[in-house]
Amino acid sequence: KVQININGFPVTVKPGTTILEAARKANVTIPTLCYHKDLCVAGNCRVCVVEVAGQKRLSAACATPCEDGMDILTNSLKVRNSRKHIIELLLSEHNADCTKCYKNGKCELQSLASEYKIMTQDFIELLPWKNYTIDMISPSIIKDDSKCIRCQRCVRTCAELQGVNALTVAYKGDHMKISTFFEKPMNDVVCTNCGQCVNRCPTGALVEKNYVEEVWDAISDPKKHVVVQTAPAVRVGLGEDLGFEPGSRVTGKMVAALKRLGFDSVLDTDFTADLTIMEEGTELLTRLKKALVDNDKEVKLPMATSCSPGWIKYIEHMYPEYLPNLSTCKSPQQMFGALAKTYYAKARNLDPDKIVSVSIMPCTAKKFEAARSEMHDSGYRDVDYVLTTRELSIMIKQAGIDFMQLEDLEFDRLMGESTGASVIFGVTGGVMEAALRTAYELVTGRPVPFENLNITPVRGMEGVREASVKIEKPLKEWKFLDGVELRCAIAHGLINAKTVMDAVKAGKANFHFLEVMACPGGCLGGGGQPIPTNSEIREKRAKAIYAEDSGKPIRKSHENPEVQKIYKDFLGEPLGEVSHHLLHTTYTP
Ligand code: HC0
Repeated sequence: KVQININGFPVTVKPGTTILEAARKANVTIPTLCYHKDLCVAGNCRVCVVEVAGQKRLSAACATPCEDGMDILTNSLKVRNSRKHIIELLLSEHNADCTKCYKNGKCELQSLASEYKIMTQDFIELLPWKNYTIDMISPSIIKDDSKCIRCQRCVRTCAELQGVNALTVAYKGDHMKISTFFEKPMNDVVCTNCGQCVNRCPTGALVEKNYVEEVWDAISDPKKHVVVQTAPAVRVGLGEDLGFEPGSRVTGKMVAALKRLGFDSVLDTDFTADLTIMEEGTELLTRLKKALVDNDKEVKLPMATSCSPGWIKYIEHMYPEYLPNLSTCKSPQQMFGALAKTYYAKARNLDPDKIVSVSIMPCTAKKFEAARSEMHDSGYRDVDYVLTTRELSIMIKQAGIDFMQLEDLEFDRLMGESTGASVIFGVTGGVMEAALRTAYELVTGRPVPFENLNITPVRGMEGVREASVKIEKPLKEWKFLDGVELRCAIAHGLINAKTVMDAVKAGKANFHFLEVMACPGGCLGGGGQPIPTNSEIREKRAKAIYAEDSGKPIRKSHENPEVQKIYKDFLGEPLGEVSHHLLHTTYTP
């Protein structure tokens, strides 16, 4: 135990605790900028300085471990003046045109400037940002160096959580900047568009490319029929931007808000998540049959999930030889888009040309995915606009909707029905769990042998997880699977995907099925989710997702009545000709 005093009050902490952590434990706020719970300590912004008795220099609270007997002042005159100067220095080289900034009202530097009442300018404004360009080429992310305070949260995010290193530090001293390989646009480097950097940038230097105005235009055009789909993870994140505590489920209010915004039909990505399970489960069983019965050496195992667009971009850049291992299923977002302008248009007697398909996603990479050339199988661009959870909250606020007071409403029908299995797509391990619930039952005629359908071995927040399910007494058609241990692996966060893929590459992994989600925690921790997102908040959102699953009357994808209907009325069968055309694709390096 370590005993310290913070502002004269005794605090006891474990050895190794930093001053910042100790202060938080004692409910004392110390401002931070470069610090982020998910990342290693950098200690480069100095905003968190505190005074330690007996030491001449101030210490960065985030980078200083507590020592027994330390007397710490977090609010002395010296500390306050230093912090003020640090904020002034940051502002002197920051494009502080706040009213025209996308992060206006959500910027951590702006909040600090407001808190410390920076009214004068003691330092010469450097204006280095006058020469900077704004990179707007990516469909997902805008990088504006004039707003950058060089805290390097983005660099650490890209390296530590994602192992991608698309963003690095270039040059030194005054010229130091956050850049890419040869200073190319984000769109032309290995960036996966995951947006984890956007989620952690304290200012407006990295933001999502927003399409709010385009969606308002579509809604207000009487000639357009605007369909919206909402991803599984949005319903456990959206509330945080609208007054709810992390971990609140706001599904019904979200539907009500979307209807008030004026969307013509409010539907659910979860419906196509269920559909994905039908297609992907069948594909896995087909591959297993080819490998185990036909002894087909060409068949690629492990089969990897293909619904996370950041993961797809990562494998395209880093492991292109494994692209054939990806399931050929499009993501639920893109399946939905292709069906909105075909199946839905036909059923509703609508001209697909007049349909505007919008999706609400926890993810910035989904914007890139929707813009891919592969995603036009309906004869149109399948998904027209992708908004993040944050952009939806902006629209709700702009519309003056009192979100907290909204009554819960249900999704519209035809592509609005979903099961518990589809909701858990939003948490790491969820696609695997949903697939196992269905595949096991299709093969054996019995539910998966786990209490309450909860396949706990695939759950959790460990970066890489392995599990296996033994298939016993299968139905006649699947006799070849009798006694087979279906081996599964799960990774979330691309740094963990790298661990798994390196093992696969080295021949050290013999999985049948691999689930990878690009973002830590899965989509609930997506780059488009409310800020802040960190380990604690991800845990709360995960709990909410599992609660949503438990509360659903149907919890297996193959039992979704709308899924059964679409096969009967339109698709025929999983992996059939129509499915093949609309719901599947392949990626080439
Ligand atoms: Fe996801 Fe998805 S689960 S990728 O994380 O599969 O973004 O939430 O919408 O498409 O369903 C994101 C979330 C989705 C898709 C689904 C999948």
